[in-house]
Amino acid sequence: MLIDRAEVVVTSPDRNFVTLKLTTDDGLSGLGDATLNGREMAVVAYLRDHVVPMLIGRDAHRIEDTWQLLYRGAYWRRGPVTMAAIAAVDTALWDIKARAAGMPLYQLLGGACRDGLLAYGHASGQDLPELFDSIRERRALGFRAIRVQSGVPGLPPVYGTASAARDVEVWDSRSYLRHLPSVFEAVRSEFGPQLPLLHDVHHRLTPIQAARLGKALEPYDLFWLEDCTPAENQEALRLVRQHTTTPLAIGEVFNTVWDYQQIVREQLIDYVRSAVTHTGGITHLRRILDFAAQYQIRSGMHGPQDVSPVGMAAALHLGLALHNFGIQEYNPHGARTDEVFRQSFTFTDGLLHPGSEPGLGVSLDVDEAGKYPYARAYLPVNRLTDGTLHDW
Ligand code: GCO
Ligand code: MG
Repeated sequence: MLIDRAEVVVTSPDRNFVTLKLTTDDGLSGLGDATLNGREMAVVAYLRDHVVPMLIGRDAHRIEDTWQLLYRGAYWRRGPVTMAAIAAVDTALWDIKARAAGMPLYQLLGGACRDGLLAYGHASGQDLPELFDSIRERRALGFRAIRVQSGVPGLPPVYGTASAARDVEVWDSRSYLRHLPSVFEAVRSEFGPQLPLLHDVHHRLTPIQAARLGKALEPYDLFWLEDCTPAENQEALRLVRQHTTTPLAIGEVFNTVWDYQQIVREQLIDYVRSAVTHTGGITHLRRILDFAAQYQIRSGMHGPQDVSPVGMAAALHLGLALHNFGIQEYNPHGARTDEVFRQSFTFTDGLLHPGSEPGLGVSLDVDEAGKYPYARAYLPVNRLTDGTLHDW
């Protein structure tokens, strides 16, 4: 079964998505997500100019060897562009293999370890009444775990709040640190002790500030505190860990197992945030999560809207088959996106399931995709109140 055709499809139904479609000489095809938010066309060029020519004529069954060829064979290792491109090839080959076997992909990864995947949804508000409404709305949709983001008095809307869609945000860590514990206190007294609550700091604090926040939030029993410091400084987590038992989640911007080496071995985190899409595909993320499992660290895969339905489906198949699954972030896509990508995964009573169709269970309607050309878009940036560029 040889790879006969490789198409890179760029479409922007509700936002930009990059999808690799591989087709074999016996007519089977597979999909892989290669979407890198705000830098989409760099991955498109990497795939079209450098990767696709290497794939034509290769045995579609040799997933591991192809992974090694694209990783080691390039000499220049790691990095988000390279690893998103490798992820797309890897995912598409797993999709093909599972379709050839006539099985949903999770069967090839070892079979189901659970009935469904606990998902968390996003709630946010500028103030408490707005936040409470948003939590109630997520709960009505079935979510059993909720990420809570809040506006900060004195600042314009900040990351994670619905009205924050702007090119430049404004940030002040002191105001945030003062305000956030009172938000969780109010949410706990309104919604009780049982509901799992999460929060994303989005890389904005120094290690000592993060330590203080983790400690201040302990009474509210968070499921996790995410990206409390910029993730590339792995050592910073030691200081945070010394001061707090609030569980920590890190890694949505990581792309290889090497990024996790120290924080996993030293048990500085509790959840691995990597997505299949950004971390070299199913093959490599599985490797990271097997390493993490030795330390009772679990998965908490990134599932923003900029991971396409193909990337989401890949996450669900892997999550169902992993023993150390923790939780899955789930941000439903818009109606136009769901028309372009027909999906078979389900969300019932707060649990996701990848479905029972062969392969990933997602098909791409290329004609529908063609209606929505690429639209250049950037992520926002974040500035301190004096104008200094800060982490977004
Ligand atoms: C999350 C993330 C996202 C990212 C986005 C960047 O936890 O869901 O932090 O909101 O900011 O995916 O492309
Ligand atoms: Mg995040």
